[in-house]
Amino acid sequence: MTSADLSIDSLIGELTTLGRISEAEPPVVTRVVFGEADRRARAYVKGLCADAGLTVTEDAIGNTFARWVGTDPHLGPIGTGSHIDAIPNAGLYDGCVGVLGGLEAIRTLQKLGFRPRRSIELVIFTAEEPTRFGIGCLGSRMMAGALGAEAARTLRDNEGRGLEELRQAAGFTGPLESIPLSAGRFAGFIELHIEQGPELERKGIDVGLVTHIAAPASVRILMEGEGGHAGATLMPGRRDALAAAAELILALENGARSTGAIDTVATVGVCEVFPGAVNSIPSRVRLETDIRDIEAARRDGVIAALHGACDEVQKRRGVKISWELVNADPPATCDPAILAALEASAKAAGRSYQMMVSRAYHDSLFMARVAPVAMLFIPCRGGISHRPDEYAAPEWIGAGVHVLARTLAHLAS
Ligand code: HGY
Ligand code: MN
Ligand code: MN
Repeated sequence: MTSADLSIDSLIGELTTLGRISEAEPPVVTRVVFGEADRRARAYVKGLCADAGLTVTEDAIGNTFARWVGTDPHLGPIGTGSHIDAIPNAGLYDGCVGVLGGLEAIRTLQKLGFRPRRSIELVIFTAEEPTRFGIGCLGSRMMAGALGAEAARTLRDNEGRGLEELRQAAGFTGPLESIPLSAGRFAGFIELHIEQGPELERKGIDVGLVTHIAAPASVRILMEGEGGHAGATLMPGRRDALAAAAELILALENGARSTGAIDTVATVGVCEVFPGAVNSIPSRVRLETDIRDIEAARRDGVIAALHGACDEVQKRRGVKISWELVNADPPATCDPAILAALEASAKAAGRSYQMMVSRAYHDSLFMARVAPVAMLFIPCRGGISHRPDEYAAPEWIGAGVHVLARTLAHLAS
């Protein structure tokens, strides 16, 4: 197989078409799980899978499986895939390169007359992004049994709509208890993804072989102070919820910067202020924080320091502070045999490569709990992601699909 066997132009066309299925005006991609754009995007991708002759099934939360049945269908398949949901104000490539690139790898193998012994299965995970329910990797988390049906039923979005209502309205009505994968369901899983960092492009390396996936955590903090007239309420005695939040935002930033490790990162991506009027003292503020590190213990130290800061600010400012640890997941270590297969494919394909860690989390973080897993990164321009100017050049995507196709063929033989 050479890169000439790949149909990268048509793949770019599919990525562009998928990118236009958005809640926002192109080139901005916003596609929140169970929304109208998500449903249209699912239908589009399932149509492409059906056109490739794959057998398409969905589980009770919309994780989608498109199987190329192998000559020995009783063997555990080799999986590949990623997600197609997108956070607000995102780009074309996050997740979608892994789904449509995985499909292109399958179509290329089909075109070359390859017959897999193990089935090869493309997976489109539901809700990799935390946008709707505040927790990332919802679909793969449930597949791995890391989130049970009861806990999932308690999930609500910002409008108070529950998971049950939304998934059933989107046509997913099966029992949530049926989602966890049985042992050996996949003999291996590889996720192709943009790096979402600058390293590969800066070094001019074709692909990254991911050895570890960072450990993500998310904490929801609610501050309740006392509202009032911005002009008539004097400063002494104020219980301003946003001023309290500001102290915690800086405490979190300081906590991440002072671990001494470059791998510790922390972000407050959501800050909701009530009532949100310029001349009214904020009485209620909700913060959503994202805290990561490739070492879980170091990350947990930052979370503990933030918790301590909450206690101190609550006492000193008289603002009630409620704390909810949404998730604190362990990091994942990728499988040496899958990595070795990727390395051999990169060499055979004449592609430069390096081993690296993933600072972003991915569905592979949870697939690694139920199957041997590795990730395959391609460069993205300037390391930019989660922005409309996210970009991966066709030759970068081609290199990733080329190495992926070779590896799938090797593992499925
Ligand atoms: O946030 C992440 O790491 C992923 O892109 N959802
Ligand atoms: Mn993302
Ligand atoms: Mn992603």
